[in-house]
Amino acid sequence: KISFDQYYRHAEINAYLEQLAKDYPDVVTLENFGQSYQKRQMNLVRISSGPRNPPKPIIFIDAGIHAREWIAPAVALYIINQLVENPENSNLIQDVDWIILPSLNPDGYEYSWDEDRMWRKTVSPGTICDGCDPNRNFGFHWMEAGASSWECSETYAGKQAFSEVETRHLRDYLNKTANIKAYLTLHSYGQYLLYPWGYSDALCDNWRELDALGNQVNDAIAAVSGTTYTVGSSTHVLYAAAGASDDWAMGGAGIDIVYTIELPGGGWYGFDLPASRILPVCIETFEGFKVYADYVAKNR
Ligand code: 0X9
Ligand code: ZN
Repeated sequence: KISFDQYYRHAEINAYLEQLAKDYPDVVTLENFGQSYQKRQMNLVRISSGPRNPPKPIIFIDAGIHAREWIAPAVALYIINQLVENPENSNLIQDVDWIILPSLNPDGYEYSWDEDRMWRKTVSPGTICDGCDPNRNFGFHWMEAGASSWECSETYAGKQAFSEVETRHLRDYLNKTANIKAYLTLHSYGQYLLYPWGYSDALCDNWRELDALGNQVNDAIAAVSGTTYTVGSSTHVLYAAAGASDDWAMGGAGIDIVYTIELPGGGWYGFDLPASRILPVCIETFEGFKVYADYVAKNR
């Protein structure tokens, strides 16, 4: 049985997903998302109480695009755990399906365990410096703001858009999967609920809807133990940065409920939240996911 008092290696995350698919074959489907640059297996789970006609709206969640942001895969695993293994949440899978990819940059993640706790990027080899910021690598207004063409930069956008195999996998998956109504990508840190756009200070067409929903999510999280999030467009409340997965999910894949969720920080660097904080953060954040589920079920 999984516990949330520690962080898990990529192989352990994979093992948990495989076990769940075996133990709950009616609810959990394990899917091959592809392989990382270093040939690590990337899996996602589809969680569904069963098909319906018309098909249910899907919420897609990913985490771990930035290697050092360890709380993000932990929260993704917790959501999976709660949707599948806690019968009290069975209502959450009645009217929406969930697709959850807990580890979008497994090479970088493992590198942050073994070599450099502050590693952010992928690990694909460069000439002087390795890796590219996968959250600057998506092909929507690529390199237009907040991204670097210098390969040693922490925000290096890559030689070209979608130079990284991991971002190509996400592009292809979102393009081929019908009915994804919400795209939520987990990062840390800073307690932000960010909606598009991030490539400029323009706002997306439905920003009022996303602002209102973000505030509802914030209220639900805050009710648990007082943690509050800042809600706004990426550019307005954080900074402009083009080529991120959120902008591509909306502008490229046409999904209109899109947020980057910057989870709470802690520890020495901000990214190294002590293991004792994992469970409290998971519990409070999960209340926000209930709000997303409810909204998508009723409005899409
Ligand atoms: O800079 C990022 O990629 C994200 N912040 S982080 O500290 N986790 O690196 C924010 C991305 C927000 N979205 C866009 N700028 N499009
Ligand atoms: Zn991040």
